Amino acid sequence: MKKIVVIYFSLISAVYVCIYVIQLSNLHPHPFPSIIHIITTSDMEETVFTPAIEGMKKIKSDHDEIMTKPFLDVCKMLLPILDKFGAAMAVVKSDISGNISRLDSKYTGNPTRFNYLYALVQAEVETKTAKSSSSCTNGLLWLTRAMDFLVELFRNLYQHQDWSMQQACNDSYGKTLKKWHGWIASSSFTVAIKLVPDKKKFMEVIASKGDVYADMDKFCTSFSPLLAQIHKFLHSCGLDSMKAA
Ligand SMILES: *[C@@H]1O[C@H](CO)[C@@H](O)[C@H](O)[C@H]1NC(C)=O
Ligand SMILES: CC(=O)N[C@H]1CO[C@H](CO)[C@@H](O)[C@@H]1O
Repeated sequence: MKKIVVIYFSLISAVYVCIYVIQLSNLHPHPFPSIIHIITTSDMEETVFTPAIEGMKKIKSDHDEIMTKPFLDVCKMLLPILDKFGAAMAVVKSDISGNISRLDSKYTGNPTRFNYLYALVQAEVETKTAKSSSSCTNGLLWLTRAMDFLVELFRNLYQHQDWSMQQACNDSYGKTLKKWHGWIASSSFTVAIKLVPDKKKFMEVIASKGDVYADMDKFCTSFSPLLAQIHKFLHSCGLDSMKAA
């Protein structure tokens, strides 16, 4: 009898602990996933950049062409990192996801035809639809620009470790997206940047046993030549200079 009572109470308290943990992790989405992340990845010395660094090795075909799916996958892998910037990057994140989805659904419609990234653009050049704001070309252009911004931001974070987060964001914005944005987009970005988390807190959230700064460097070094290659291709089609409102 006593045993049953003990089991009964331990079960009840276990349920309470579970409910408590679930509530906590809902209220504070950040601490729990990051703790779980650290626990599950510590043995392999991974960082938040590891999946993207690994994914990048699969982007180029044997003939040095960029393949659609692995490229989009790497872009997707950056979204969880963007989440750590909170509200400051909410718009950037939703633009990036929107651009990825547009390219993804075109690719999924015909994976053989669109195996290579540039095939998406070439198809629209042939039908003269590339310049439309709803084109995949336009999606790729903005996606590449957003990736330029992120690469510059991560580069600033490891090259200028004394800079504040706001400084790092503002500088990378000035070097990349700003020239393509109109007054409205530019002003809302300036407002959003003020919401960036404190640099130290951000680094703590993405911390792991692996060397985050070294992985940022690795990521930027491998990814930026790919972005440059995409710009060069779009430029050769006369499609690298579309501006936003
Ligand atoms: C952001 O960078 C621009 C140059 O792109 C500079 O003029 C401006 O003062 C900077 N703002 C802040 C808050 O650092
Ligand atoms: C479909 C979609 O969400 N496209 C977005 C791509 O990114 C640009 C700018 O970053 C947005 O203006 C588009 O709405």
